[in-house]
Amino acid sequence: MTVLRYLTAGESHGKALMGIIEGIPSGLSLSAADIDIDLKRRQGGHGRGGRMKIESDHAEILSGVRWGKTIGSPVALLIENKDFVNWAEGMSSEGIHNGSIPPVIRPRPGHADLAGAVKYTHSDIRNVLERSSARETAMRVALGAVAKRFLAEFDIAFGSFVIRIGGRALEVNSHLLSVKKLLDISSKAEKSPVRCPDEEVSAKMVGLVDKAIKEGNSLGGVFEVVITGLPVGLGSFVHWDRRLEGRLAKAIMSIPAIKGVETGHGFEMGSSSGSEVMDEIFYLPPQSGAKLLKGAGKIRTGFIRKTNYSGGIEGGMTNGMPLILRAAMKPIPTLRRPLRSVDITTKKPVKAAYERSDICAVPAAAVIGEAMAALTIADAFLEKFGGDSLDEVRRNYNSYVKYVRNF
Ligand code: EPS
Repeated sequence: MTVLRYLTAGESHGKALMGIIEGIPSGLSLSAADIDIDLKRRQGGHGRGGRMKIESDHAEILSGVRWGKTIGSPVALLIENKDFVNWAEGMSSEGIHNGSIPPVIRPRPGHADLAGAVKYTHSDIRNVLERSSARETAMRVALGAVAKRFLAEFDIAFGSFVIRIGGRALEVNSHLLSVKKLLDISSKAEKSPVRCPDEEVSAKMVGLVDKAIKEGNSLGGVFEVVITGLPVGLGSFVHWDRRLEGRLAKAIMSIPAIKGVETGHGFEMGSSSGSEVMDEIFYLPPQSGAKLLKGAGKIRTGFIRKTNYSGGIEGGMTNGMPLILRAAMKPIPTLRRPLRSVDITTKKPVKAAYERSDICAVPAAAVIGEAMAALTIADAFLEKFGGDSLDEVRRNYNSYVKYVRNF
């Protein structure tokens, strides 16, 4: 099911993060600056740890782009880890180590440490935590920025905001909002230190994070990703692995610390009756130029909705309404006041290891959510309109637009 394929490599304190994305058509304008905007957004957010003061992530384009345009070959990216200079010996790929660097032997509850050590037969948990660290998501964001650049050619836009940090939540009701309002909220969130569009709630969230910092604790939360401008018909109902909701859920759940995903009105729909949460269908000729009732996509049939409880997906396909995704992130498992654990060598009770870490990374996770959604949507988009060059994709897309408007 993957027209667009991508891989990442790299350890948190290794030399660099690497990524390859294959399937991006030729002729797309792409620069490192396009990617660096999102890398910067990922680095932000109140509650980030000391590492973000060391790094200023930048993607170097190593292949697939010539004179500012993709040429159809795999796009390879590299993000240097500035912190590597402090780990040159500890993370060296050369030689046999003389034992001067002590192994990590106290697994952190909630992290990949214990299961990873058992699974890969490691007596030094560093061999697990280096790759399981959320540092790897920097490359996913870079690859996602390439996907976004491609989708922007077709007026598909991405936004995200934080609606909960710990006990503090903001009610947004995205299923009742227009495209314009959703994009407004997303751009307001850009100015908040916790990516929350409401100033008052944002300040309270900052207060909660400060309290967690003082207490040596950590916090999770919930973020929302919105995608506008999608054509009707991405994904399919015909087979389980072609359903877009499943593909998005897999992509979002693969982000470290994400424990739950919802689309549209999500879990709330389980406690409503059918008449309350189905998005009723109306007709307004697309050629009429009349103002849309609610935010339908640019490419639409004349069939419109006044609500978006389904979150832009029905039967595993986009329906032309804004796509709404929500994800819950658990609190960061690395705590300055560590929890109880067991030494993997002596089997004696100990306090878990403390690695420098974030206190709250929900704002960053929202940006990563956008990236994973963008990679999934770009894949589904290329499946439908696929071509080797941007011109070819555009021809296919334009002919579909014409068809859809007359449906
Ligand atoms: C991160 C880099 C990491 C962590 C964080 C995310 O760097 P370091 O280990 O050097 O501090 O700060 O990862 C985690 C919180 C985690 O639990 O894995 C980054 O670039 O986002």
